Amino acid sequence: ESVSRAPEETIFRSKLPDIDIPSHLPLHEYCFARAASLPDAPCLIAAATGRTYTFAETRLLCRKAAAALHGLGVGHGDRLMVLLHNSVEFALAFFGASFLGAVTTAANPLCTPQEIHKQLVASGAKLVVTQSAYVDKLRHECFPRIATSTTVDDETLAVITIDDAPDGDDECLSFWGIVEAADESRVPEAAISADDAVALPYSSGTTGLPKGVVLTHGGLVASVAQQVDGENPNLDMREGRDVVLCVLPLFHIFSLNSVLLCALRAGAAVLLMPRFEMGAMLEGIERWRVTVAAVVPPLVLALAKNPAVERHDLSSVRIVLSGAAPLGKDLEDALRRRVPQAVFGQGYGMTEAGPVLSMCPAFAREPTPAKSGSCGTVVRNAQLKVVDPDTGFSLARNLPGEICIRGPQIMKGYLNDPEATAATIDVEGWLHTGDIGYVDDDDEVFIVDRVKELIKFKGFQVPPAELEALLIAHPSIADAAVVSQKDDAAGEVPVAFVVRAADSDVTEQAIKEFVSKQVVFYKRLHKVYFTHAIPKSASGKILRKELRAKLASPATA
Ligand code: 4UV
Repeated sequence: ESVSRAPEETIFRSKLPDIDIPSHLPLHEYCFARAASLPDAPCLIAAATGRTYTFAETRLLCRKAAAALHGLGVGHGDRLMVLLHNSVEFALAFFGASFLGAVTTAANPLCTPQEIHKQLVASGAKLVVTQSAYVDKLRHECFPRIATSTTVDDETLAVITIDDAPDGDDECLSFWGIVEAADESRVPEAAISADDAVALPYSSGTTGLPKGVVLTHGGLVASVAQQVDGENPNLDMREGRDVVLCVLPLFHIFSLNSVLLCALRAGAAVLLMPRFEMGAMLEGIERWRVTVAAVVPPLVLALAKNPAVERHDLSSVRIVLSGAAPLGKDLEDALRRRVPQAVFGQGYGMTEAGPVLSMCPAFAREPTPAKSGSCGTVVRNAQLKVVDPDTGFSLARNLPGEICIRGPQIMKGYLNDPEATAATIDVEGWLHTGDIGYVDDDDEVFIVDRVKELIKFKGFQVPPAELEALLIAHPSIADAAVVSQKDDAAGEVPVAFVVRAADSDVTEQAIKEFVSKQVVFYKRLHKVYFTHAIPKSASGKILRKELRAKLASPATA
């Protein structure tokens, strides 16, 4: 009798040799390891003020921020929320928390009070670092009272503002007030292990509502090392010479990891721009001679199409790294014509994956070419496989299936959610991405589809489950489903299929407004299609494929 055996797994590895990844260093020590030998090199550049902070100044201010937070009662394992645009203060708060073994959960300051409140409660944060313009959001009726006390406790929410508090407001602490007054020698020697959390971004992953993604010191050190460490770094950032553009928001893991953490580790400078504004960005690139630019496809579109680009000197740029959403070949070619001297390529990341799965090999110190449309090759010290979604078996080269990744960089799990964790990381340690792709003959990864629910508007996450929960809470709506629709400018936009409640004549406009009031701009519905029933499987799961097929048919569009 023949015994059937599972076939050998096909596992893809980096072409670059593995490196030694420090497993004993907390993230801040790892990232500032070069600071001692580069004290006077620029580290953070605030584009808004033109002020430059050297590595020595930055490290000192991070330690002062740690001492200040410690003075408020923040300790090992505590969570704090950073509700800021890109700024020096963002970096100081993040590393200040890291020194204490505390955990930063960052959120988009443009989120609505309800969205901020959800993340605040879920993360257990007791302190928020923000700017005065957003303090009102924390005063919304859904929030607990803001603490007047200068300590962090369970009953109150302490608020620290990086600028002057709103007029007549004495309930907020001043960030610079407490940082400048702090004594950096009073940072306690926190015993931090590689397995301790340091960052807690929120992501909906392959299904459902946003969840806290526990990224540890060891995990982020591994991810950064996979990119910029070793004799032949995959993403070559040069000590004391490179200037890395930080225009993508630091509250998203792409910018936090591949820009801020990688640049500091490599000894390169970070040009912090509070938000994307074409003129300011082009001037910043020109003035500070930016060499490495991390971008998303809509920014590539703007750079390729905007006539202002022709009036600026972008000749300093040598690397353009695009990620967070699919990039079309035409767009890539158009950008190449605009910055012909730069190497253009993609990185592929997912918050839960730590985040980087693959990176363009043409960014390496000893580059190898990458094909147009490829997301690069799997990072070092990691394994990637492509599995057949029906059988679960791994597939050979050139065959599309679900991309899975294994390595020291992936998340520890979702915060307080073992079920969702087990549904994403299997017992063998493979993280299932919900992305469909293949690996070609040259080890390059190509993404062709997404099987998870997630919608990406300009690279921002739009979780359909969140919008569906809002919709079905509306008294005139009996059932609803949200799916993505292709869009030239944003890549994808969320649209809803809605079943009206009996006798209701609620309009598309009314539904759109109802949602818009509760969500940040990129989650707004672009279209509402009324229908008689939402197609569902026997187990009650929305059949999104059917809805997407409906969208593609001319009868709907
Ligand atoms: O969880 P998330 O919002 O995470 C990200 C992270 C992106 C990157 C990219 C390059 C880096 O160097 C880095 O540090 C982080 O976007 O969304 C994850 C999903 O976004 C899609 C894919 O569906 C992921 O599962 N996505 C991300 N990068 C790409 C992409 C890409 N290059 N091409 C196509 N889809």
